[in-house]
Formats: sequence, structure tokens, C-alpha cells
Amino acid sequence: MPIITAARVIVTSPGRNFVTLQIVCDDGTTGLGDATLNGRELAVASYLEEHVVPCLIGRDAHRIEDIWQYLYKGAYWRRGPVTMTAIAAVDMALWDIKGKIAGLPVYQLLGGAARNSCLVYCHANGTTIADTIETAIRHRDEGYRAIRLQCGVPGLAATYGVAKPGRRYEPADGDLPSESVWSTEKYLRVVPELFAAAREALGWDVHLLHDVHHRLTPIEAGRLGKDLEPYRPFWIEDSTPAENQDAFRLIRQHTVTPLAVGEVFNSIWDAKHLIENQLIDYIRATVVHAGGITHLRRIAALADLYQVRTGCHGATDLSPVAMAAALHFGLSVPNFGIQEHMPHNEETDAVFPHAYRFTDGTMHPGDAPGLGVSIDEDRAAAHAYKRAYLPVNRLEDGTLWSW
Ligand code: GCO
Ligand code: MG
Repeated sequence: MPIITAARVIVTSPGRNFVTLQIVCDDGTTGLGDATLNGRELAVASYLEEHVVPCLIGRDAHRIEDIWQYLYKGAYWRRGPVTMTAIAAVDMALWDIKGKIAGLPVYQLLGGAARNSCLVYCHANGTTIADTIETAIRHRDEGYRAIRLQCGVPGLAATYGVAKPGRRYEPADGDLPSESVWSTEKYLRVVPELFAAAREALGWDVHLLHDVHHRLTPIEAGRLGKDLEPYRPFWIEDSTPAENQDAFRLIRQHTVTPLAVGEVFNSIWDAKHLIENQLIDYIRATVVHAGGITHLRRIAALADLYQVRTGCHGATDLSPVAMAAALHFGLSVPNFGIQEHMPHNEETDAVFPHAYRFTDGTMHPGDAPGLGVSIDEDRAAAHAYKRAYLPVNRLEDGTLWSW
């Protein structure tokens, strides 16, 4: 059995911050896990270094479920994004090790491929509707079959999901949180126009998605869902905050637009009521923030009972290690829906060489043993950590609002 002899945390910032856990076994096998929690990176790094790594040394790396339970139940303080991201990193690294020892890609250990490849969606954004459509057409021509549309809101200086001119969209900015201003009224006027223009320009053979980023009340979300129905969106995401899971019942009463939620969820308990009551269609919890492959499979198994499908978060703050794990999970899980794909910059891809690939609107994790991702430590060391925050959002009268 492979005994864990060392584990260390590697922090690197090739354009944005990533925290990676590397576990080493006595036979020389190593495994990687993503531990990145955007805007709170060093909290997880310290949780791992101070509290988790000492408990790993000497354990049998093959006992993935036992180690998961040990870190979850054994901590006494259950759940929460920091704890669950740390557990996720250990879990991913252990699956990576098991795959390398078996000589198999992780998806084979999870039951094998349940589909040929994973449908992914990309982002198209622009300050105007015309810019957004232009980008969407470009992505469609690159082969994407599903595209998330976000555009600037007339009358607001900046809007969630829209890049600053000439740059890629990247939410983690400033040395302190930047502030943006929000108006629900203005926003609710522009989104149906965006979707009408998109259907006109792109036709009906491409899936269109939209992220509301928690900014509406349930009844406003119902209005948006209803207004978008003629354009048949694939989903609207995070249309209202989900702390009160029953809020989604109100949205459901008003629209048949499919609902996705859960990128900020960190355990099955965040999603239980939503899934059991069929209040959502897609669950967006990820391998990195929801306890790793082991726990996400449990969430997916519950969701499958209620015809809820997966639609995992995949923004650039999920490192290539998490992306690979998401694809092994997605390829093998019966109720896969779609996977978000926001390509990393070249520096990130160089720090984390990987086997996964994009073809014809879909992605495949590749067939390298384990997760199929490595880390170039020299390159990683060349990109020093730099504190970065997610922005905050206020209403026009200054009230702090959901971001
Ligand atoms: C998405 C997300 C991201 C998040 C970011 C936070 O749907 O891709 O909403 O844009 O805001 O990942 O860390
Ligand atoms: Mg989102």
C-alpha cells in the first residue's frame, strides 16, 4: 500500500492565484489537488498546512473514503468553503495517486466513460449587445455548441461577467475589493433584448446560457425566466441567492426556464432541499469547493434520483487540476448535463501541463494515468502570490447588494 510520506502546498500566480496540494507517497507516486478559493486563497493554504497535512503523514493513500470521513467528521467543525476546499484538494490528490498506481485515468476508476465526451459552454461577453453577439459568433465558429451571454447594462458603468475593453473577463481584481453599481430595473430591460438579438443572429442550434450572479429577488427571477422563455435558454444561473433554498419554489411557479445553482455550495446539505423538491434543473457544485470527487459523486447520485443534472462551475479560478477532475467526474457520472469552460491563460497552462483537450464543443480528460495534470515547479515559483479580491456590488443608493 502507498504510504503518504509528505504533502505540501504550492501557491502560484500565473495571472491569478492558485493553491495546489501535492501529496507524495513512499513509492515515489505523487498526486495533485486544487485548493483554490478565489479571494480567500491563503486561508485554505494555512488550513491545509497547519491542520490537514500533519494528519495525512503515514496514512494509506488508497483509503480515499476513510481519509475523507476522517477530515470531515474528525474536524468536528463540518462544512464551510475553507474546510471543504481543503478536503477536496486531498481527495483529488488521492484519486490522482490511485489512478497513477493503477495505470488508469481516474474516469476509469469511477466506472468508465458514460459518454464520449463532455459538452462544455464558453463565455461571450461585451459592453454592448452587438459586441456580445460578435463574440458569440466567433465562439460558435470555434466549435462551441453552448455559449453563456453577458452584456453591459446601459446606464451602469460595469456589469458582472463583462470584460474591461481589450481584456479577458477576470473577476478577481484589485488589491482591495473594487465596487460596482447595480440596478435590477435596468438589467431586466436589457437581457431579453440580448437573447432576442442572439437568436436572430445565431439561430436555434446553439445553447444559450446566462448567469444572474445572485442579483435578483425570487419574484424578479421569475419575471426574467418568463421574459426569456421565447428564446429557450439552456438555463439561467444563480438567479437568486440560495441560502433560503425554498426561494426557488417561487421562481418555479412563474417560469419553465431551466434553473441552475450551486457554484458557491460546499456540501450536499446546501443542495438537498433544492434537489429533493425538484426546484432546480442543474447543480453547479464543483469538485474543488464541494469536497472533491468523492463528495460531488454523492451530490450527483442524489440529484440523479430527481432528474437534476450536473452543470459544474469551471471559471478560471478553478485550476487545471480541478478542471481535469471535473472532466473525469463529468465523463463518468450518469446525470452529466454540461461543464463550464473558461480557458486559462498561456502562463497557467504552462505551469499546469495537462492531458485534457477541447474538440468540437466538448472536452475529454485524456487517458493519462491519474488526473493527467502535472505542475512545473520552476514556472510556478516564478509567479509570486499577489493578494486579489472579488468585487463587491452596491445598489445605486449605496446599499450593499449580492455580488
Ligand atoms: C461563473 C462564476 C464566476 C465566479 C467566480 C468567483 O459562473 O463562472 O459566476 O464568474 O464569479 O468564479 O470566483
Ligand atoms: Mg456563476
